[in-house]
Amino acid sequence: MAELRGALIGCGFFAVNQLHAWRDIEGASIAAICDRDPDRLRIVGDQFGVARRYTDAAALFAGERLDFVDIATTAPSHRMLVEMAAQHGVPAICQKPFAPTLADAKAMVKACADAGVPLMVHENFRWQSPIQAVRTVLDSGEIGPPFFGRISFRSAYDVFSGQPYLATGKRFIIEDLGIHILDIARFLLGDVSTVTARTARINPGIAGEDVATMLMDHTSGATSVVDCSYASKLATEPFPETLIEIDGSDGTIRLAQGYRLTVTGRSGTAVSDVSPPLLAWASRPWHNIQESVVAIQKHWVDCLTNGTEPATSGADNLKTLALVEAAYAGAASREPVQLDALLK
Ligand code: NAD
Ligand code: 89V
Repeated sequence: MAELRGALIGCGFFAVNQLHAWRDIEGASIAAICDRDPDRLRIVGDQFGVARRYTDAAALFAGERLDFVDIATTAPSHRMLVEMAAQHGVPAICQKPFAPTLADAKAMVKACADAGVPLMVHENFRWQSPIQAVRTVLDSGEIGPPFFGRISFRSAYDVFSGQPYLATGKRFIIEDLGIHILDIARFLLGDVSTVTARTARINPGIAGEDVATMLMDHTSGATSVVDCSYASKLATEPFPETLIEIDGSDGTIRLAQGYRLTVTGRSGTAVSDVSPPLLAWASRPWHNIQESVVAIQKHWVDCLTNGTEPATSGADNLKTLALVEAAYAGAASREPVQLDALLK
């Protein structure tokens, strides 16, 4: 089968990982790139040997025959670029956060559905191998139906040097990082009916919140706590590990710092090392995230090839983005927020 011909829009900090990953994946390649910043376009084009370069996305769509587009810009441009892809009948991957508002995201899902083009959100954390390992244990039935989960990301890693825009937005940790952790909670424990949330800003040098705690009721009956912090100085910095505790009727799962997975269940207790591999182009501590980029992009190629719906389709991601909106609304009102009303 012919290789899928893709283009990437947005050649910034994170796109470099996506371009490395495309080189590792059979069945697709990046034939053209676009960035409105000519310096980024030149640096990244030269690094990855991509000759076809555009500073304007409209010119890219007009000038290229594409099987898909990979949108790696920040959220304010996502709706405009996804709608442009839909108008040109080009399947699209869109980075997280999917959109600045749930209304934008719903319009993007509708535009792609109306045009009949696949849409996947690059929600890669659930594709990390340690998270997939937890899902595999749940699927095995070893711990029985889960009734409690804690999904936790606590760190003091300096994310602002690589992504300075994170320090300036009114919203920070829930929108940027919590979105991944909320998605993992959905991935492991299912959809959510109610969210109660509290936030705080500990770092006085940033505009948004850097601590968030969310209590969630899942439609399965399980309860979970999702807690995130970029203000937690620990003896050994865990970035970017997500730590997980899940209790089921027949046992427990613990994913502890250092990628140590302990499962106590029907067959007794087993401890394993679920460290992600260090890919040739990856660097610690980002290797966990970098490996998940390869996994999600491979999934996209499989979905386009087989005509199947991506696990983190635009429609699926509305439920994760709704959790973000619910958490901000709940933190402001200090009242529980129902998800039903947001998803109508
Ligand atoms: P960045 O600012 O470094 O890069 C964005 C690039 O997009 C810039 O070079 C900018 O010039 C370009 N751009 C913006 N609007 C454009 C437009 N309309 N047309 C062409 N080019 C345009 O940002 P980043 O840190 O690389 O983040 C990009 C996205 O990736 C964000 O949404 C961020 O949340 C996400 N991200 C995801 C992960 C993850 O693990 N999934 C990690 C980091 C960042
Ligand atoms: O994944 C992300 O979106 C990144 C980081 C891990 C630093 O939060 O912004």
